[in-house]
Amino acid sequence: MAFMPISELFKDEIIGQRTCIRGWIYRRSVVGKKAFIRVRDSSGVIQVVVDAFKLGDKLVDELKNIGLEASVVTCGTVKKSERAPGGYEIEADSFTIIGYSRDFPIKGWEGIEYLLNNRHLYIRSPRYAKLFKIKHVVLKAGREYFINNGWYEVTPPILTASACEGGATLFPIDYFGTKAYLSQSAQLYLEALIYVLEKVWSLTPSFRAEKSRTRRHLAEYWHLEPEAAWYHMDDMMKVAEELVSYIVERVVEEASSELRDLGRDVDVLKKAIHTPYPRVKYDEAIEILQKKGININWGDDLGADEERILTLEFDTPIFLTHFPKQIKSFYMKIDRSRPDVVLGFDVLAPEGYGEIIGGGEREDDYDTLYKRLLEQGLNPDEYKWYLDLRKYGSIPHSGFGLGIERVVMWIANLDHIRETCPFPRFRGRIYP
Ligand code: NSS
Repeated sequence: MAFMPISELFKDEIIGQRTCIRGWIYRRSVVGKKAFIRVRDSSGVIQVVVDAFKLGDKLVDELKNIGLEASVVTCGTVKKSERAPGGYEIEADSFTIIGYSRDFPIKGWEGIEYLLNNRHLYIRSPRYAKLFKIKHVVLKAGREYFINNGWYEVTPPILTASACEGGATLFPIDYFGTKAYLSQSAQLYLEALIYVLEKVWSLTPSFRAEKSRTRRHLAEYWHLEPEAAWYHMDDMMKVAEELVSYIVERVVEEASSELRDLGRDVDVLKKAIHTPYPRVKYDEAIEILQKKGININWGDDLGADEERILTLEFDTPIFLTHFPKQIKSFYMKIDRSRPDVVLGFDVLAPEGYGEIIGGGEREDDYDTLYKRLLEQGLNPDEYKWYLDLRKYGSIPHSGFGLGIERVVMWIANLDHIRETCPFPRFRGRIYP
């Protein structure tokens, strides 16, 4: 007999049929001669009733003390049951324990540190199956968008010699006796690859040695980055909103029950499918914030709090553009009509979530880029190869980076980014 995914059993057509499932014991209780065993697999949880009259006292006695997470194979008839969670249960005619589980260390809410120390086991909670399915759809949709629209996937290095996003968050490593770093972003390498393939993208881990622990920063995250030749900032902003809209649409389509189970208001989320997203210039953002009584001046960077306040004004993602050049990276193109700002954009997710994308047009003039490196205290010698790209057939080009976990955090309506990762990496945590 074939094994059925548990989620397929919650249907009236199945009532009365004999079926077999396999999975792990999620909850159990024994009342008199009957054991009520909730079995979970990757798709869901169902109650299995083991009756001593049918399967013997010995088995039911054993099930009284069976460890949570023991693995089992069981067959029986599917019945409707008012008292069973989900409304259906299996009346077992066979029940076999495959792998015993002694003293499973997670019994309830044991505190965040304890659960993080036992993350390898805690992720078995059905909540994580739902979250990781949502993340799966986000990753799949991100890839699909670029594949469907004629972009080439490329493989930039992760071991790098210099910073893309500033020295403060670099992870140094020993590279055969010389100092190297884990990549913060594939961008600089993607900029070289557009001279080969014109429209490229990559999905890689990025690393940031974030010194402070916040609800939206990880030390290791998945970074989806496109870069395209001949694209100006506006062209790339269209790509960004189409991508975000497509990801939301796919998740709503393919994981709406998971979203609802996690408490996400899907109707609010659906608003993000509608493009174009509002465009707000940094100047306007500062005005909006000042009018709200926030103490912020032109030239200040927006922190998580300011982003939250700003996004509460809108119910779709928004673009924030034209930042003062001193708060943005060296590679951003100076706006030639207004040289104190750069042609950069962020996408801020609504409902207070804030930045999910950072990108813009790249400085394509050799001398201006050289000056910008010096201005930011960087050594142009370390960026020789990157400067070379401006020497041999330079072109206008743009790109951006989307943080996968930031997007999942927003879409699933989570209050902490670490929930989006099976094994989150942040300061003070490397085990398990
Ligand atoms: O620093 S970014 O804003 N921009 C870049 O790295 C560009 N070099 C990308 C590019 O143009 N190709 O990071 C991009 C996004 C940002 O909007 C977040 O969504 C995410 O990467 N990000 C993070 N996610 C989780 N944890 C941390 N620490 C983090 N830092 C950035």
